[in-house]
Amino acid sequence: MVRELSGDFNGSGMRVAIAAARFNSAIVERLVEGALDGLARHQVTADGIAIARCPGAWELPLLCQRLAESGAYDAVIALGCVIRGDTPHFDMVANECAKGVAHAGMATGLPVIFGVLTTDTVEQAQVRAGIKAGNKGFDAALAAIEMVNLLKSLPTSH
Ligand code: INI
Repeated sequence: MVRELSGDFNGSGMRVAIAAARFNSAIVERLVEGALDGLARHQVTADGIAIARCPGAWELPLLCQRLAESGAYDAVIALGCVIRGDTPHFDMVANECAKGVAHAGMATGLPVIFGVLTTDTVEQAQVRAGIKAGNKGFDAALAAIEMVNLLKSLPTSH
């Protein structure tokens, strides 16, 4: 019989850190609200959640890595917003942020979720931050819970 390895969406008892950038805060705070909503709707209690804020998306990787290696959390969610119209160095900020957040997860073995919007316009960012429907922060919260439970379900060598 094939064994299915999967993670459910029950977050009870989980400890989750949110790393949020302050740049484009009107958008990012909507992502934070979405993430908190997603966590609460899946049994993660307020005392299991911490939020740390950094200046911008560039700083998210280091913050995520420090939170992940603290041992205090089961997962880390990176939230930020990089808008192409705002900056000639969009590609640098967006790429380094994505690479660094991924690295934080690989280096620590903890789920580090990428909830960073990279869009061409403010309007596109607003849409993805829940102004119409769908909030990437909410999706990131579900990804965090699923990954924690999925990793728990995997066989280990020790
Ligand atoms: N940071 C963002 O999070 N989003 C952006 O769109 C952005 N732009 O446009 O420049 C941005 N820049 C700041 C950067 O993340 C750092 O905080 C800053 O360079 C200091 O290291």
